[in-house]
Amino acid sequence: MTSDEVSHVGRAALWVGFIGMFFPTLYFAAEAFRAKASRRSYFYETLTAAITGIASVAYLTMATQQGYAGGEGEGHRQFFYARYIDWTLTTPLMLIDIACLAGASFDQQFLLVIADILMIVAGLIGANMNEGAKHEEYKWAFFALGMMFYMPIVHFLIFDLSGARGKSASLARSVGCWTLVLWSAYPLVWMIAEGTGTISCDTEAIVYTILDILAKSVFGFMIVSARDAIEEANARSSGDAPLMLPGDDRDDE
Ligand code: RET
Repeated sequence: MTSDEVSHVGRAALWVGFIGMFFPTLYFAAEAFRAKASRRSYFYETLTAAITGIASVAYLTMATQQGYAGGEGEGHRQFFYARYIDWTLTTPLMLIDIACLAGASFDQQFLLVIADILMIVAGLIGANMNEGAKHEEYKWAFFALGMMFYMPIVHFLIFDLSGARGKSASLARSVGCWTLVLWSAYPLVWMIAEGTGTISCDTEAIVYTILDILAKSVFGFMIVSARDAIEEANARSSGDAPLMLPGDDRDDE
């Protein structure tokens, strides 16, 4: 592995990433305010804005040359851990977005969030193990562990979503399919970037930027623009208020 780091090319990609996260965030936030003003639930709009909002902070951090370890002066490949802080916070939110649309139970959401956090943290620790690090040979054990924790998520996206019915569930299915394809590219990029250093830091920055914009911003537009599906999911969640006791009278309107 070389002691490579991003050049002006990689930095430009990181700025593109910031723009590709920040402007959609403004749009999703405006949609949340619109829903609030018309006294509708603004849960999905807020959640979606939070996902790209967190990524905007991470991209601005990386574009301004912070949130990394290594690089030419350090003698090992530059590694942006800021990315992993972003992913640890945002990928569970993305799964919650899909799971709520599909009407998944709290237990199922909890399991997905736990598996997801473990997956990202395992990838983070593995990525940080460089030549010369103690027990460097365990790098791929962390990757394998990350892959193992990815499996419940794959299972959910393929099998659990396929049974769901209704407009919001069909949105969950299409967004879930998009997510499955894109998310599966991340471990492949990890192998040739943080894993083996086969691609340069510039190429890594470009590829992750493209994947992140597709997985977060396009994902967000798919959800926020599907008004009917969001209305159906909102009506369903206000219909099963968890604190209502059986036999209680309720007036939803
Ligand atoms: C790692 C390495 C360990 C094994 C697996 C990984 C998966 C990462 C994923 C990341 C998704 C990130 C997204 C970011 C959006 O901006 C940690 C690379 C399975 C799925 C969607």
